[in-house]
Amino acid sequence: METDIKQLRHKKLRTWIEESAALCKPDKIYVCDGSKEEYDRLMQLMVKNGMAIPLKKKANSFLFRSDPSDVARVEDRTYISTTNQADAGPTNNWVTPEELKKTMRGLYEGCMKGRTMYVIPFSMGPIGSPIAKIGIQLTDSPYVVCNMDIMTRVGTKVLDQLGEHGEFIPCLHSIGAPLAEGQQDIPWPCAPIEKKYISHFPEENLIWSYGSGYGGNALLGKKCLALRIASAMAQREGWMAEHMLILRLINPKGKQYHIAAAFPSACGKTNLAMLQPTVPGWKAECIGDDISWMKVGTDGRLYAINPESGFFGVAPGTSYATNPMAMETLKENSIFTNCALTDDGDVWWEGMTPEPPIHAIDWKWRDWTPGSKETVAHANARFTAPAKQCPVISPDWEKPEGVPIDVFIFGGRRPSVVPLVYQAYNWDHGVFLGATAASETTAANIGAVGDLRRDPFAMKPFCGYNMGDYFSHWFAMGDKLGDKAPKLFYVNWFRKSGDGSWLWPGYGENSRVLKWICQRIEGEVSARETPIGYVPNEGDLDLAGMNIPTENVKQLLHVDKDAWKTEADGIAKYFTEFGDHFPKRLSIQLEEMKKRLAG
Ligand code: GTP
Ligand code: SPV
Ligand code: MN
Repeated sequence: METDIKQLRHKKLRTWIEESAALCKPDKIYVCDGSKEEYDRLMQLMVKNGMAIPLKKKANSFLFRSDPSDVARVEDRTYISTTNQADAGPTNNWVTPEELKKTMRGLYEGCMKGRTMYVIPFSMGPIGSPIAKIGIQLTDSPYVVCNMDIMTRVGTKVLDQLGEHGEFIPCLHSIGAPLAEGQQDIPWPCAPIEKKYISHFPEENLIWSYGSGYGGNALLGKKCLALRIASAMAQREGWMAEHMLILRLINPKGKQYHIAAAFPSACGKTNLAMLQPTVPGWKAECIGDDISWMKVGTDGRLYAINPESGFFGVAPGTSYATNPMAMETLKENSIFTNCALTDDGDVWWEGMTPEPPIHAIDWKWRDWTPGSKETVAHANARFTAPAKQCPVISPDWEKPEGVPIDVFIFGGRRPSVVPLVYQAYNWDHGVFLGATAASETTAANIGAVGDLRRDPFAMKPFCGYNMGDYFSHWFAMGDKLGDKAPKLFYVNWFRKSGDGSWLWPGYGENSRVLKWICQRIEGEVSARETPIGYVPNEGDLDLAGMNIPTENVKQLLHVDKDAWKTEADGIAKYFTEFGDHFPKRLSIQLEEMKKRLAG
């Protein structure tokens, strides 16, 4: 039975839908119930109109190809709109709410003509969890509806939880491509780049997105709600919303460690989250691969939930050799975007198998053969797959109260300077490591790839308020947690040798680093004190059975004082950006590192 919006019990919700519809002027409004029947019906509609290609080799799975301009997040077009610019801070694009709303209302005017407005009630986090939040997304994209269905908990049960007066985060989305009467639709309608706006109004917990149908621009539960809006709420309310995977590691004695790790986009979260340890006796379970919401529990420890229910993972590089658990997860009931189509009706991407197919259709719908100049899949091609299909998903991944975090890890892509792993001396030093994290840019954002930039806590694109205040929030959380605070570490899987090859094999072998981390917590393994933190001695890492040249290990654990002095200068310069929102405790950490480097 279709829900008439007049039947919606929540008056504020009804009014907002009516007002949005009056502005966007869709032909029809449809309230999603989150059923399988609904998902199948929308998919069939998209197959019929040429948007989706059913895959012969994967049950209930479909390939989509985007417009070539709409392939990733658009940080340049992403706004944190607050009354005062200081509240958005130096790392965010800013326009006043008044001005931005005026511009966007102009764009929204009639933008859904010829289309259906879908109403998606969704929960970030298990429905009813004390940490969960409800959002309602309005969208004119059935592709978004199906993706949201996998990535979040959607449907009538969310409306029931909301009741008549419950709190929800309104998320208005349009691809920005109205259809005139009789106009033929195209496979991936969207607006040109200069008309795309991904806007956040944290003062009223509101999201307005226009012009893009892709990933974080359009699946508004993810980066927009669960990170930008949630981080601002978390700061106000004393909890944390972080760009972190959540992993449970179990040692041979059966002791569990919960690890949350923040790496920038396309820097290894999904892979680490589904790790298959190569160290004998150690096991891992996945809890989340991208976002972690954390609150202090009654026992004073920090508890984390994964607010999502699916994975929107980077396809290229994903293979049975690198991430077998992801490959098992995406075997069926999955959506593929900007991957290649093989002649036997499967998807393919660079790195999926050692040998490419002899022929394929590339992500731009063209014939492709090996040796061609361009890649067959886009570098930011993605799979959308249900978390429950992951063979190593933790039995506790939907626990409403979350899991207690023991370890925070920061990291990124650093071809030089930064060692494989090191431990912070204490909480304040760990916050310094997070705040000074830097990484090479990736195809997850539209823009240059491979440029080194500061990406504090992997939150540069996702912090919904002043980054200086965000640093202070980390200190405040540490003060609140006291001796129950997680221990902090930094890793770098991406160190390169002179010839450009990886010094460290990565993937499952990263378990050797995680083992050292857990043993550090227990005081079971040694390390040397260096100017940047505790670094393992060569003998401290379990490298048994691994055939890595000693020279590589030396380089991976080397701390080059001169290089770090240059790094310290870069950090000092970076810190000046934050003006009077900058916490003094970070400056103290920089001074202490400089002293250690001079000694
Ligand atoms: P987002 O979904 O954008 O947040 O990315 P992510 O942080 O989850 O990154 P993901 O795990 O998808 O990895 C991105 C790319 O890095 C893929 O091509 C991986 O194959 C590659 N990668 C992941 N882990 C490692 C590693 O340990 N070593 C190396 N060399 N590459 C890795
Ligand atoms: C990221 O870029 O960090 C992602 C992909 O996880 S997207 O959902 O497009 O933001
Ligand atoms: Mn991400």
